[in-house]
Amino acid sequence: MSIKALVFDVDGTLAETEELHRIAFNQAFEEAGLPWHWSSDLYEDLLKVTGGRERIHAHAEATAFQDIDAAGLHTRKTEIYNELIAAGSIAPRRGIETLISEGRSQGLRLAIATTTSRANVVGLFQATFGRELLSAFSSIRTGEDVTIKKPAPEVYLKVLRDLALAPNECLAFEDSFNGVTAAKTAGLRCVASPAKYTKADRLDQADHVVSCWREVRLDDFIAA
Ligand code: XBP
Ligand code: MG
Repeated sequence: MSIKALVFDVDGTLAETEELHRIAFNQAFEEAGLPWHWSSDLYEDLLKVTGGRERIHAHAEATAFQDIDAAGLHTRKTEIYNELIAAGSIAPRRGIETLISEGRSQGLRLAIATTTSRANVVGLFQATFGRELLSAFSSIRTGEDVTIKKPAPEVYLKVLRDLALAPNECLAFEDSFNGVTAAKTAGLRCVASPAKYTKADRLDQADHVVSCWREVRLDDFIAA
């Protein structure tokens, strides 16, 4: 079956954003007077829990911290993240813009299936791809649209419903074990490429694994 749509994850797939998320979490903790600092090694481990609010909860539980205002901390973290991203230090991952434009010129539809919030997606596009590119996406589903985040398939199932396409007509792009699991559980085909924070993740459930998005040949999936 030939593919009709490309569905993109955001963090780690469109851009290496996780380091900025980590910095924003730490700044929010510091402002709140919490004695927490997430090192890169710890953050790599904490990424097993998808969703920033859920990650704060998980860390509070693991460190026996009670009465943590995870929602308040996460709201502030999102504000800080958007300030950082607007400063322009993030670039798209190599090859991803070409994939998006090739997909468009081949008449494929575009969608986003992410765990992060809509505000962060808009912020990233504004600072990197250009906000106007967002209107080329027929479906944008985020962590705010689901009751269970990745690795659950819900966000992908919502995208499939929006697009009114069958799972095997869609090709997902993911960078993490949780993301690939979500896409494959929803029945999509999936190409994976590890990001800096997911380089140790198992991605072997994906149909194809590449080290760089420039290695992807869309024609192989369009003809298949
Ligand atoms: C990304 C996430 C997100 C980000 C932070 O997963 O798990 O939680 O780390 O964003 P994926 P929020 O790339 O699989 O979507 O703080 O907004 O959750
Ligand atoms: Mg990701």
